[in-house]
Amino acid sequence: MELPEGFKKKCSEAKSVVFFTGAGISAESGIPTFRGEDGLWRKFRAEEIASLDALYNNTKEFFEFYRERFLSLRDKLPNPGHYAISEMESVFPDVSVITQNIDGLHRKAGSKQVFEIHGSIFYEYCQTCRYRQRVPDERDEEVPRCPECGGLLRPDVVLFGEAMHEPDWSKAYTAASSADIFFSVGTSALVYPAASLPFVALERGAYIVEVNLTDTPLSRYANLVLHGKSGEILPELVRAAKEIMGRL
Ligand code: BV8
Ligand code: ZN
Repeated sequence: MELPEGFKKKCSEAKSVVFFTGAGISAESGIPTFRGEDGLWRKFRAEEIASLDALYNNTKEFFEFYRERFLSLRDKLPNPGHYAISEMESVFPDVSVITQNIDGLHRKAGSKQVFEIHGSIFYEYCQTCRYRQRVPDERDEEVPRCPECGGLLRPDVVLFGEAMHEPDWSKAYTAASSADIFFSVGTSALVYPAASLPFVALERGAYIVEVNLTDTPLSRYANLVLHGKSGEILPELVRAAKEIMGRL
């Protein structure tokens, strides 16, 4: 893969590198994205179903939607894109992953510093008393209730209209603010405040690399735009980065 001199120079000097990821990086693990042809948002308008309003006023469908995603996500495996990001930890001194995905695949691929700013589907907490537990594999009740107070046990994900997941969001913001290279991978960069992170990095002089099948609202601000599948591009980038850092 031919890479610009500017990128090679940035790599040779880089201390902290951030990978900001969206549903696109998990597409090659067989997980539907939100906006793709088979997109989740085709069946449901995510903003409607992934919302507090649906939790309270469309409760049965809300829990059906999340149970279905939990059962399908728990068996999915990382793809070469996730593994490449994990391998980058052996190339650069400080690598952080900021993910909008709730599928846990970055940790499964071995990444150590992962900020799940929209939460995780593998945990749930009580809407009333904040009791929290792992989601059980077997469950018969359709609308799960808190064992402590009987409140609604809802997925530990950030719904539309909810504040971001802490402390992950604050740590992600700090990482974006001090990134030398900021990779935006497999995200349509449309959902806020997550989508503001590339601009936080840009304002502080980070070199922005976008990996996506298509252009997004971020593309015109990126220093380098690589069109293609993240599962194919990221392993190439690892090889190139190792060569640049004389690790090959
Ligand atoms: C908040 C968890 C306030 C749940 C998610 C009007 C204007 C601007 C903003 C708003 C507005 N109206 C409302 C808002 C705010 C709203 C928002 O941004 N709405 C958008 C739709 C306009 N945001 C919120 O509500 C946020 N909260 O603002 O709260 C507040 C503050 C303080 C106190 C109280 C309240 C919360 C937003 C979080 C919602 N939760 N997920 C769940 O997953 O079930 S969002 C969810 O959708 C994802 O997490 C992700 O963030 C987003 C989907 O985006 P992507 O991940 O990018 O996926 P997508 O399918 O869109 O794109 C895939 C990309 O990959 C594509 O570009 C494709 O080309 C590419 N691709 C595909 N295959 C590959 C590939 N690339 C490479 N390789 C491949 N193989
Ligand atoms: Zn409770």
